[in-house]
Amino acid sequence: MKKYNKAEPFKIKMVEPIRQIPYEERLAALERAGYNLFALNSEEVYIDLLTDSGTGAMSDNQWAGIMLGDESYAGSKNYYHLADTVKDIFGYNYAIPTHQGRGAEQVLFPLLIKPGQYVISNMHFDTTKAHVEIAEGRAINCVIEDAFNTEEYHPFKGNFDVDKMEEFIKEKGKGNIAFIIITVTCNSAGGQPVSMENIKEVSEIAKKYDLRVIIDAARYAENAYFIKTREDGYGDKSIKEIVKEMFSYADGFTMSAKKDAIVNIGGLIGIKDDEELFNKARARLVPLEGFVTYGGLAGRDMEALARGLKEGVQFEYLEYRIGQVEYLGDRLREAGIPIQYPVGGHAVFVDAKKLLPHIPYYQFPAQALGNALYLEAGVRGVEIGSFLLGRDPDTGEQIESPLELLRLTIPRRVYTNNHMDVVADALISIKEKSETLKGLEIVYEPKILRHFTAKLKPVE
Ligand code: P61
Repeated sequence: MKKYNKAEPFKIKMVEPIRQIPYEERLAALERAGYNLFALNSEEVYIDLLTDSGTGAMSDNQWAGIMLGDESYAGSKNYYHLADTVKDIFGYNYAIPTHQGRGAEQVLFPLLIKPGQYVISNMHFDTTKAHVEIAEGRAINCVIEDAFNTEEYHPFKGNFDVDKMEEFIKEKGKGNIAFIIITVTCNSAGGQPVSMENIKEVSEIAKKYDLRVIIDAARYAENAYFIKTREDGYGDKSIKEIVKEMFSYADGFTMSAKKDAIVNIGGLIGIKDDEELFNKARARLVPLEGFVTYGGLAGRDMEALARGLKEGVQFEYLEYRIGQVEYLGDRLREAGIPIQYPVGGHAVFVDAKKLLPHIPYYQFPAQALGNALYLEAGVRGVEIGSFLLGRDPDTGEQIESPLELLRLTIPRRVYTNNHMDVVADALISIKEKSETLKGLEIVYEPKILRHFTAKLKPVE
């Protein structure tokens, strides 16, 4: 029996109708959107794989929690439930709620970064890098080379190249390093996991140089699932035991709770035992996010978050969740469509550079593929490549991204495998006419974060 032949570990109590608008309307919508999928109205999208962030379906237990929101300004009981849950799952003494992941970064990072210092990560996520730079730090990535070899199997493509990292620390001097941040799973490399062995090695090197380790914990439960299913010695451990061990090697975390904690809004800072840092972070929290027992959230949101954290570490849920991503990945691979392999935890990343070798990086092959997929079936993915990367700030030249990927990001508990079949069939049909796809050129772009609002047109 194939492992994905197990059905969803839930039944559906409420539905939200969706509709595939006709081809002519999709064509008109795409033209109006300037060939930029961010500018589509969501009602023009049939299956939305733009992100897994805040798009998950909450359980009846979470919705019941919403009705138990204690909206007291100070001392909400939902805050204490949340803090107890953080202690139980991660083993950390201190929890600080924020409105989402970037809220956590904005509160914590300036406390840890002196101007000019480096922050080392396997790969910084874009908001993480932005907050390092706002605090006048410099973001350095040390992921293993295997991460860029999309078709070659490696069980933990999110791992740090620890030798490269240690060399860098020695070269710059430990005083010039602010902290190390481990992104689990490594979103920018394709939702790829980091092994327990690697987390431990990173933490040992950090200890040797007296550096803090922070975890960017958005997809901590999916990472733990990969450790359980791929790493020797962890098959018999529970997801909760694995999570606790992962976090024992770090000093704190920032988390976008919109992913593995399955809420529509929410974030967290967790601090293991450094009371002084906790107090400093709480002092920044008040002017930036909100009072210490609610941060950026309503009481009801904290309750849904506490409950979501517990649901996110259930093995049966994770097996279904990652099984669905694997199902889509397997269907594409069987049809000869190149993807980041093995698939990561939250998305299938299609290698557009390999699928559309006739479109050069400066005509954005993954964006062209994303547009073709929208026209084919009303499916929205997101480009992770040169279009996202932008221009060199000094020369204004387009930077060439090492990877040109179309991310098909799967929301949690939202779509069935029938939806995945629509996506797979559409991509297979595009592959058959791939030589006819055209690249894109930019007709309008703002200076920063251009990918959200730029307008493009097909190259003649
Ligand atoms: C995503 F187009 N991720 O993958 P916040 N760390 C990590 C993330 O994946 C992450 C955050 C921190 C998103 C949402 C997103 O330009 C974009 O709760 C590993 O979104 O503030 C978010 O957490 C930040 C999509 C973010 C974007 C920025 O789709």
